[in-house]
Amino acid sequence: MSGPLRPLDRRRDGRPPAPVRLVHLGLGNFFRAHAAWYTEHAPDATEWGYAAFTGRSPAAAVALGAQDSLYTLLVRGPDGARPEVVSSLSAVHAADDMVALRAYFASPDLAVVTATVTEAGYCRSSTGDLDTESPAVRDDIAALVADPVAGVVATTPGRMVAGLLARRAADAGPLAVVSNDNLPDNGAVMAKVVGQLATAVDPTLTGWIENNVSFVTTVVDRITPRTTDEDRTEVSRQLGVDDPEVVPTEPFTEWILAGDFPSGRPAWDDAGARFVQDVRPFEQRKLWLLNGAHSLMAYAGSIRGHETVAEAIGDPVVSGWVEQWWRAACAHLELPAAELDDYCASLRDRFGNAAIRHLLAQIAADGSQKVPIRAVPVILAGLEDGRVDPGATRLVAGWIAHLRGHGASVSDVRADEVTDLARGTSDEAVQRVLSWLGIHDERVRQTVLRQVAELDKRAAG
Ligand code: CS2
Repeated sequence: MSGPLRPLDRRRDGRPPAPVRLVHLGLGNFFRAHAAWYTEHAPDATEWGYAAFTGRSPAAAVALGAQDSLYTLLVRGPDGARPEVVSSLSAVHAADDMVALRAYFASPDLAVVTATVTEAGYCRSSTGDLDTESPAVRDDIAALVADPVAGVVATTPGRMVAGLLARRAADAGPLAVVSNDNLPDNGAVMAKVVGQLATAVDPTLTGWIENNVSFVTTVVDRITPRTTDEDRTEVSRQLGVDDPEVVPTEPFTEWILAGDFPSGRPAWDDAGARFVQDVRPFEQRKLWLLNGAHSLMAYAGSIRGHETVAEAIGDPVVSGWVEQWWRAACAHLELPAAELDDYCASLRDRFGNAAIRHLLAQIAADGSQKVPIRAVPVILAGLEDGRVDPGATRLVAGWIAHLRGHGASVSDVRADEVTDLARGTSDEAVQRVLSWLGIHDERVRQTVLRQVAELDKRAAG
């Protein structure tokens, strides 16, 4: 398409923004490729608008605000790139717009709050409880104790509690809170940190939450990398618009949910979401097979010099490690073997999709939050069967080598703590990291030590 580019300013079918009945925390690329996309494709989309709040940086709210909260999703598959303008956001706000947040929560129109705030956003300590040692959590508690109506908070549990205080004060009725992060039992995790922060602020809120808030558990899946200039150029070329907020994603998408929606929800099921009694089998399958393989490639693959997932999986050595990882993990998954084979076959294609540039460095980030849930359960399940599977332990070895300066550089909410664990001789590093992960087994130690030495050699050579 030639001629001057126009701004993105046309909603689907020219319709006005839908009334806000959904709030989202964490206006990143993943949300825009996933929950916002399901809402766009629900048959009752005209009745369900999203108000979305950014994470720490307000940049996305500023940029999307300038284009009527519209953006283009660029679905990149092996057959080419397909742009689609998404209109399900009715409003966007910076994270610190507490006035708007409280006003939405105080409205009986609000029925569902979704959140994609990363594993670290739940502010948990190593015991899984709310990290009350964290200065950000302490500040939030103090701010809400001092002023429950207007106190300014920054963490996700703090923002949820501020909103729920406003909802209770307005007697605005029950609502569902949906965690869309890659954590086992993410609904229970959200319930715990919100409940603990609520108790610290106002113990009478805890009972109200129990009676009025339904914490929904989910499995979410859509590989959504960061936006590149090529993505923006592609959208300009195909649609003739200038959209700095393009979101690239893959064709595959999955959303599995368990829990109640006491004030209703969009017909997400008609857009492909699945509602089940128990997400557990799907959760382990996804966290171990997809996310576990991702982390393995992020550490061990970047040590072999690769930058993206597609490059890493194209390297027979790395794909061999991934296959070994899958064999180790599948042995402990309670799903039919044929289903697991199909799942791994689809992952081979998805990882090999070179049309999206999914950076290993992006996946490598926050290993302190990811390795314990992606790798450790598989290693421990092997030990219960009396086995040490090198296919499973290599992920931990890769992480240790990464913390020791090999491959992708370290970016972690607990960077100081975990890089400290990995200092000294590799023997010391392996000992400390395994003990931090709760793995105390001599055979695992020996295996990981050997694998760290192999990876160190590859990094050097
Ligand atoms: C990735 C995930 O960055 C990561 O840790 O493993 O973001 C992954 O791409 C998504 O879970 C896919 O659904």
